[in-house]
Amino acid sequence: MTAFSHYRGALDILQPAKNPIFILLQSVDADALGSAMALIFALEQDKVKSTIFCVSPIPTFLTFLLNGREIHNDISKIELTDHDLVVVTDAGSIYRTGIQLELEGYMENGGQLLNIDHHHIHEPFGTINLIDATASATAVLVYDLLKLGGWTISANIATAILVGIIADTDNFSNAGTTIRALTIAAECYARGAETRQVWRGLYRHQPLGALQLWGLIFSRLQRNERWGIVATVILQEDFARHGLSDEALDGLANFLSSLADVNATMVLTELPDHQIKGSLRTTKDNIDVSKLAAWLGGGGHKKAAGFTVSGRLAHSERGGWQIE
Ligand SMILES: [Mn+2]
Repeated sequence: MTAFSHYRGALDILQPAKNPIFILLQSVDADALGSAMALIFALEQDKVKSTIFCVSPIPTFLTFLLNGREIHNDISKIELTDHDLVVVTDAGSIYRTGIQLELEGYMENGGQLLNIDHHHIHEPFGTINLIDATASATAVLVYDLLKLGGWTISANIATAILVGIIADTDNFSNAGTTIRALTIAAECYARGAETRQVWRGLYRHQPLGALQLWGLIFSRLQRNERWGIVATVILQEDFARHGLSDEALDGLANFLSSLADVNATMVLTELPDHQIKGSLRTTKDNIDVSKLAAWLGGGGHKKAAGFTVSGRLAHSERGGWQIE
């Protein structure tokens, strides 16, 4: 559990903020967005209107969390120094904001950045950091922060928190699930969280083409007997052929954890800019995939981690896939 002083430090810059800006991650997920929106809704109780920025579009299945709030996506039209506080949630690394240079410049000029996260971070990048790698989700930390700060947990805050917890615990099923997360989830239910909206948003949003694409990706699954790792690949041309964006793959990596007798699963995805993103997952207690990810220049959690390398995926002569 994080020291009380870390919560106090976060409240000391959050509570006086008059004009905060929330910087969402480039590939924002349910926990990152839910955590940010819970804070934004809480500040609105004090008549504080936040600016929200994200370099890329919000996945359509998560837009219900915005409750109509506007998102800015052109950094050239934003003056960070106009804001008395920058808040980043669930980032892992400042690079995942897509505007790290702007944020570093803002802090060098004395700007305050509140960084709330549950990733393992060696050097937290904020001026104030509320970090707890034992938390199931960043939303758990946000919930405790809001309670401590005396905000009312309204139905829209409860919905946003619950989305973060359900997504990051994979529906209370993965090893990151804790009593604390379950207790907070129960309190969110009691506070009127829109549970049907949460289920629909997180798990019932895929078009037919997405499941056809999943079928293609599953047909490429291969097992490495030596390492006990099952892997598959996703090519850029797959998206074009099915007329889909990478949003169609949300949940695929978690679904692969239903495989029996594997140490870990790995999904390699070609990105448009000649990069390949690797996503690693394990459900084994004695395996820490963040170590393998770190060895490949990435990072993450013990049970879910990732990395990025340059190249393209091609058929290997032995019938599998290789990075060229
Ligand atoms: Mn998270």
